[in-house]
Amino acid sequence: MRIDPKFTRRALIGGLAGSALAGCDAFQDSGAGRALLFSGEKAHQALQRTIMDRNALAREYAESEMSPVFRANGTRDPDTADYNAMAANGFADWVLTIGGLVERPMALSLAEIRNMPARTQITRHDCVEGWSAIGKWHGPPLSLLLKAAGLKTQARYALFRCADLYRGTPYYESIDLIDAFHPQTILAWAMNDALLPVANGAPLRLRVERQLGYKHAKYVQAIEIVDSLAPIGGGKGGYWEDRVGYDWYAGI
Ligand SMILES: Nc1nc2c(c(=O)[nH]1)N[C@H]1C(S)=C(S)[C@@H](COP(=O)(O)O)O[C@H]1N2
Ligand SMILES: [Mo]
Repeated sequence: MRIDPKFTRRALIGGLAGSALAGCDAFQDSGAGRALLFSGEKAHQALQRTIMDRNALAREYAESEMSPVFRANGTRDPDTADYNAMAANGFADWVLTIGGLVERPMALSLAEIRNMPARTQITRHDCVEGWSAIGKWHGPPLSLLLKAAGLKTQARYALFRCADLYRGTPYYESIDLIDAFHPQTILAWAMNDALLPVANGAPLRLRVERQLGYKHAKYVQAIEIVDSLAPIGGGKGGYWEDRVGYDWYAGI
């Protein structure tokens, strides 16, 4: 359904390089030819930067552009005994663990996470099912947590384990370290200027703004740093990837 970004990139860059060479033949050795070739090369570089820059920011919106209602999708309430008990207590006992290939495994309370420096961003969420919504998110950059834990050299992916079972199977997701350290990748604990509602992933959910909706894990309980996704779940790196073959890389 989606076009492989690598393929698009190659096709576009190949096309441009081709036209620059055609220009070279037509204006051989003339100043115009060199200028054309040079401008083609510049365009090529600019295009390459736009398409390949995984650190580029997702668009951010104004308050006036926020959706009046941010709908919920997938699990709207984990509704397990553990989760209900923690929700009843305002998630005072919620613990986020960070483990796997890290120097300093951590267990953080929600209070500690809420005391960390946070980023606020108004972004558009795009679900593969064909709806979008613009919402405001607030929480610490994932990079801060990962730097505190210290990644070992074999680290390649950040895996998110969620508190819900969706249709009986634990929801999980994973991203690579480029997305994990992207400046807009945050662990949000607030949405639209209020504490994150249960329907949208309370008390903590991932925002990974350059990716489609299913990558934004809700109800995050554990972050595991791993070197391979193969041994986890169905081996494809996420709930929907395992279940129906959605792309693991869902970059937008
Ligand atoms: N734990 C968990 N995370 C999840 C899901 C889910 O069912 N469980 N659904 C995903 C999908 S498909 C989307 S579009 C978004 C929906 O986020 P929202 O409920 O805040 O709209 O969460 C994603 N993260
Ligand atoms: Mo989705």
